[in-house]
Amino acid sequence: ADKLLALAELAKIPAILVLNKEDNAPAGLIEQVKAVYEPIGYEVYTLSAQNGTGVEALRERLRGKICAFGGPSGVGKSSTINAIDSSVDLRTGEVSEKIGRGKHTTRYAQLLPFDEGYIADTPGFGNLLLEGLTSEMVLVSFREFADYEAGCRFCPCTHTHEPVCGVKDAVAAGRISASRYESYLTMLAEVKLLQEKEGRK
Ligand SMILES: Nc1nc2c(ncn2[C@@H]2O[C@H](COP(=O)(O)OP(=O)(O)OP(=O)(O)O)[C@@H](O)[C@H]2O)c(=O)[nH]1
Ligand SMILES: [Mg+2]
Ligand SMILES: [Zn+2]
Repeated sequence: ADKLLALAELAKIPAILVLNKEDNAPAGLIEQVKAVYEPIGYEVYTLSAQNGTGVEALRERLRGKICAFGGPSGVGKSSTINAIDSSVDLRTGEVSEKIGRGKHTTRYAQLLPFDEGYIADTPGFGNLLLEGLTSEMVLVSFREFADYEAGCRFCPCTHTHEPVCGVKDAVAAGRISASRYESYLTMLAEVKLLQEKEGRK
């Protein structure tokens, strides 16, 4: 989710977080996710495409917009679109017991007319490729970091090995979520690896 949010941030595409399968959510998980994302300005919608809870609110939010659903295979993107729009009947697939993931039921992106707008269903990804991204781009795609950069001794600061760093301090103090910072480090490492590979070519 953080990767998708980061890519949306870079492309200046407004993104919202949609948590499906709330019928099946472990106690406290939804509140935990909201506590990470709402304070940094991401709207969080929860629903169950299966039971119909929360569907109306998401339908209202997407009315008249052009939007795309993204996320791993099996999270229920197609099921959610089916629930939002009674005029479509997209194919949905089981989550494999053996591998614990979806079976890549949706095979291609499809733009569907929806209430004076459009909704795109997309195939679930395994791992998003970060080709063409630089460390600087990863840095600016975590919107909450900017507030703490005044506390960094170096400019630019990668918020990794530098000795005095406002972002690392904020993570330590719990003002920046540890999971978001982890995602940042993961993306940074992936971009570095890609750049090294490209350099060798
Ligand atoms: N418990 C529960 N299961 C759901 C819900 N929504 C969808 N599912 C199930 O999750 C599985 C995957 O749903 P899909 O809609 O095919 O998922 P997807 O994200 O479109 O997957 P891909 O097309 O492979 O990317 C199906 O077995 C659905 O029945 C829900 O709200 N609750
Ligand atoms: Mg699908
Ligand atoms: Zn820093």
